[in-house]
Amino acid sequence: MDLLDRIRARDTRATARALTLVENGDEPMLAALDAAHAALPHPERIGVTGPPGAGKSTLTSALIKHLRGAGKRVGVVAVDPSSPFSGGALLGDRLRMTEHALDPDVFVRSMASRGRFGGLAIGAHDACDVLALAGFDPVIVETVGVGQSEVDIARLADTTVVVLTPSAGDSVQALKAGIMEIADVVAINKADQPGAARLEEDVREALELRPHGAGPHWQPPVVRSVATKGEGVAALADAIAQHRAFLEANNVMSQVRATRAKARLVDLAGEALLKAVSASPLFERVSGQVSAGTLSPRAAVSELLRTLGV
Ligand SMILES: Nc1nc2c(ncn2[C@@H]2O[C@H](COP(=O)(O)OP(=O)(O)O)[C@@H](O)[C@H]2O)c(=O)[nH]1
Ligand SMILES: [Mg+2]
Repeated sequence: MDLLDRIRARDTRATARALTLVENGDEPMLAALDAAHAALPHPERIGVTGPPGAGKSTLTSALIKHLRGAGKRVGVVAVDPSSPFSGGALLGDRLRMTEHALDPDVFVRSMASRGRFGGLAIGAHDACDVLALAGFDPVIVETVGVGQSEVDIARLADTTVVVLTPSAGDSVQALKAGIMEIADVVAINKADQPGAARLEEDVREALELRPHGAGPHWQPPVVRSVATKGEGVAALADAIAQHRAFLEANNVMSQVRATRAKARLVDLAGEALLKAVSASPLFERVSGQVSAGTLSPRAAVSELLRTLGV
């Protein structure tokens, strides 16, 4: 039986193996996934993002527990683009979710975004597909909301949960980072700490200022939680389900998927082009000239593209 069949048969070791292959950009594995593309299941995808230490992993673990109670099989991909080398946060993600380690209906995979040209989105997307094939639904993607990654996660997920905490500076920081723009649901975690009410007020205000686009309007719910005690988790699950219902009722789901597929095409095209360009023998020469200052970077790119026939 080939690897994909074993994954479909919910063989945990096969799933783990496939995720490793995907993470390493293994060509035969990716080709097998591509061949299965049209028949891939589309589980609900939930993104969980926010600053480091906000309690994303703890909240995810509590959410898993809640969803397991509802009979769901839950897959998790935890990506940490902020510390590709230390592995510290990845270990933290796993530690937070150990209570589910022996449950065959929960699969948690931590990955760093190192090693692939396109960063977070490309590898995480493939990992989601593997978990989809293994019958996990929903698939939760946890990422640290730093820089580009929050935009990436908004593309990966049907519903994006932004996790904030009352600790100093979070509110201002979140607004600045544009995290509010991608939130479908906001969780104010660590609501057991002072300042939760104030933060909730700030967040609601910021959400009201969001520009309304054309089409049906979704007003993101704000939920207070204490992840360590499981408080507010049912309300969070409810808010996520409401957003899901909104997407389905307004026919937005197919649009979300189409936008995602297009964004993925752009990501992969960028990755392939970058690979091709940097593998070209001309690359070495022009990069020498660029370093020496005798050729402008833009002129170098034009020359490379001409050589590649693009
Ligand atoms: N007081 C309090 N601590 C929390 C809460 N949720 C998480 N924590 C703690 O915050 C720390 C960071 O949690 P973690 O889930 O690893 O955060 P992440 O980096 O966002 O994934 C851990 O020590 C958690 O026990 C909460 O609701 N209240
Ligand atoms: Mg974490």
